[in-house]
Amino acid sequence: MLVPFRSILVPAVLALPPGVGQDPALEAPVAPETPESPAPAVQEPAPSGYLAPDEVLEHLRSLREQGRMDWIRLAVTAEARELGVAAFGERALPGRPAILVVADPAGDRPAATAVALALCEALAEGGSPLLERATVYVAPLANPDAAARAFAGLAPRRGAAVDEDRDGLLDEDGPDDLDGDDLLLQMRVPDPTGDWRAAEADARALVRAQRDKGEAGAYRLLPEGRDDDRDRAYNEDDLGGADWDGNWPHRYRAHVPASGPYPLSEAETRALAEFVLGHPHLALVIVLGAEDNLSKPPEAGDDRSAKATKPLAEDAKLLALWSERWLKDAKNKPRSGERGAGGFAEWAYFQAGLPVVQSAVWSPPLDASASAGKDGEKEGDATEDGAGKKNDGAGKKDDKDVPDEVKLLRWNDQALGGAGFVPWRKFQHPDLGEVEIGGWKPLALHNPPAGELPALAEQWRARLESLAEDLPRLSWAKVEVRELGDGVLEARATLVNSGLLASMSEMGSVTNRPRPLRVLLELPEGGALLAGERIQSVERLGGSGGNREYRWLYALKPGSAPAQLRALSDTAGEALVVLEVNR
Ligand SMILES: [Ca+2]
Ligand SMILES: [Ca+2]
Ligand SMILES: [Ca+2]
Ligand SMILES: [Ca+2]
Repeated sequence: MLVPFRSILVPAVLALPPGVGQDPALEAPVAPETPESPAPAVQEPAPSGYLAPDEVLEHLRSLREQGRMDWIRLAVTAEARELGVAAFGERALPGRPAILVVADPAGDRPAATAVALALCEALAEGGSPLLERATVYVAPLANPDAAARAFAGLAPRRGAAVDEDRDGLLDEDGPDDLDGDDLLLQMRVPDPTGDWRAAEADARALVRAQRDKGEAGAYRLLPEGRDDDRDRAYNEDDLGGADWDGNWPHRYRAHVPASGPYPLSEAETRALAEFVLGHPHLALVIVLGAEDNLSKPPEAGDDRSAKATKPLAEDAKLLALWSERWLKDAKNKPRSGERGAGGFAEWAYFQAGLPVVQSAVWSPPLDASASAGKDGEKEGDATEDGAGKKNDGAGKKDDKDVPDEVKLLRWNDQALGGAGFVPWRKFQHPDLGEVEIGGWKPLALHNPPAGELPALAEQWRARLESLAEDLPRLSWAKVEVRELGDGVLEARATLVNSGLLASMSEMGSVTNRPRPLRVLLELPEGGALLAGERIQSVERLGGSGGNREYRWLYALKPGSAPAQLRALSDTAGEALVVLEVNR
């Protein structure tokens, strides 16, 4: 279970081996009794109105105890939380497609978890038309330990310690809550060689100094804390181990501590990989997390190698189509976080061959008006910076010249009443001298005010339900059976996929992961096949009416039952037709 972070952090500092911290040149002065600014009030790190991860797990437990959903336990984490998948709808029917929703792989998107939990509740209500067609699996808390850490204000990490800076010490230097406000924020350190300067429009906002345009830097930006092991790096080796979303085999970064010792080395990732590979009827994966391929659907590529990053043409088309359908009228589209290598979504697409939709769920709007931004400045700790830039107020410039960071602060002031950003406050740092501590609360920029969650959840519920129409669906058309005399028959039939999704992704036909679909001509006893194949496999049947025609010649004994045609697919269902002679 989660330990309050002071009690986690202190032992890491005390556990330094002898010899560390003995460099007299670097020996730190004792922290002064009274910092320059009065001690700030203690604050909740997480946005208000959200369920903590352990409350989410409790909620899921009660849903399954009420018999309203099934729960497939995949793994138990290092901190003894359950990683599991909620299951809805009939699971034993052959050829019944399934959809998997994976929420918050990184651990810092409680909004994704809230949406997924709401999906579980809606599906548990019963009466979902989607469940007539498909099985739905939801992993609402894909990375429970990291989520719990993030909710408590720590970095979203999990698992056994790794030596991130390869100095032979484990987790020896994480951030420290220097000013005692229960938040681990940032320090801006006055430094003319630093990369950052305060924005003209809002002195709270730090923007990168563009030296090629004659701008000088004024600050270094560091996580709040001390250089606990005196290696001249600040907070370089925080608690916790491999990244959940960097431990997957596609584009796995070997020899990077945060990737883990080998692909799928972690209990959580391995268990989910086994789940995906063990459920061949998965037709679609939806990842609600940091990355997004709907707001700006990716360009198609043709790389089929182990380094591929772009979807193949047919699969890219599908993303563009959903993007158009789902986000056409959206005022504020979620913005994608940086695309990391070794992530789950890439593995699921490039190696397991499944169509993968990724959504960042929500991003703060960048269109807040400038007037309220001005009010924010008064509260902000507008300090004189090294560049000597005068703060001439927001709203004087065109919005396109205003840095995003300033727009985000306006949104913070207007929508959150300032609650997402802690104004910079002077602090006498024991090693660095005068610095300022402040900045964004860790979860503020990726998770909306809790009041917006129900609407987001409803959006996703409607999208999920709409997929009932999109899932692949097989049927036989143009079935013609002619008697050629002497008991010989000729049958022609066309197999059609009327769903939007193909029977497998285009990448699936490269990876050979999903099973091809099978077409079987079933003859009654005594029947003989004269031409055509009794069993045929079809690698991939395209969506939106993708079809293939078949022809057989066969002979039946007088008086025997008619032959029948069967098509079977893991994801597109079963289609059966009796080959009655056309009259
Ligand atoms: Ca280390
Ligand atoms: Ca603090
Ligand atoms: Ca250090
Ligand atoms: Ca170190």
